[in-house]
Amino acid sequence: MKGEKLLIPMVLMSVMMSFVPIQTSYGQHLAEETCTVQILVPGLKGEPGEKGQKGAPGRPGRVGPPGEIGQAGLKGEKGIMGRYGKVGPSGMKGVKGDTGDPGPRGPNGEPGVPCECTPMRKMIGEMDILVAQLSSELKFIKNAVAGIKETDSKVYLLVKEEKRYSDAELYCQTRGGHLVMPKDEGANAAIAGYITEAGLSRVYIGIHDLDREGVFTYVDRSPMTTFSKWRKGEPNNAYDDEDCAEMVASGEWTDVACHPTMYFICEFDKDSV
Ligand SMILES: [Ca+2]
Ligand SMILES: [Ca+2]
Repeated sequence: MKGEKLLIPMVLMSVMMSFVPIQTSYGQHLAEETCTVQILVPGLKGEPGEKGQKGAPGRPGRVGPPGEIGQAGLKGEKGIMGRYGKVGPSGMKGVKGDTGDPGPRGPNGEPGVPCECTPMRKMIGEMDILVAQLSSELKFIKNAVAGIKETDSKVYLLVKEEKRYSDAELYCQTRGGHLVMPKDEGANAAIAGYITEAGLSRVYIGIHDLDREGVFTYVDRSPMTTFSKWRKGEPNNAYDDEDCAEMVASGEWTDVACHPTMYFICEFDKDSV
């Protein structure tokens, strides 16, 4: 291309030199060969021109294809701590822990007042006696409530504690009465019924001949007058040792020894109950 651009001006110059006298030395050479067929031969390569001025900027090129994915960057430095979050819900109750070790021993207390033991012991002894009496009374009341028997003028109590005759009478006296003293058929029948209902066969009654052998009296020392209920053949003072009396379930009486223990019946006047 560069060669072609140089060729065109050279041809034009050749034509012009054919008709115009050339003053230059180069032109004189050409003028001497006027009217000859000119053979256009490329001249010698000219010297390089001066560098041209910088051209105007070109138009922006087309948008290129997307670039390849770049390599992963290096890990950044740790950021500062964020704000605290909200309080979460309460957790479930934990399992009970083991018992801790015993604590250290505490300081000694102040000395106490010396005990007046003798009066205390005496008081305790008296209280024991009271408790025993109350227990006895309570037992009596329980018996009374459980099965008391009464007629128009008497209250009978069957005591289910086996005692000797004298102890049985003492028991009844302590409570304001005596061993039962049947003084008529009605009373005797009531007492007999009491024994039968209790499922017993015999009880002590308040009749004896302790003061004078063969002469029976009631335990309150009142004499036996018109009424008696001895079983046939009784009293017989068997073995010369029968000074007390019992009633059997049929209501009949028998003289017996005083030392065996058995149940008994107390009687109380209604006026004194
Ligand atoms: Ca006798
Ligand atoms: Ca007898």
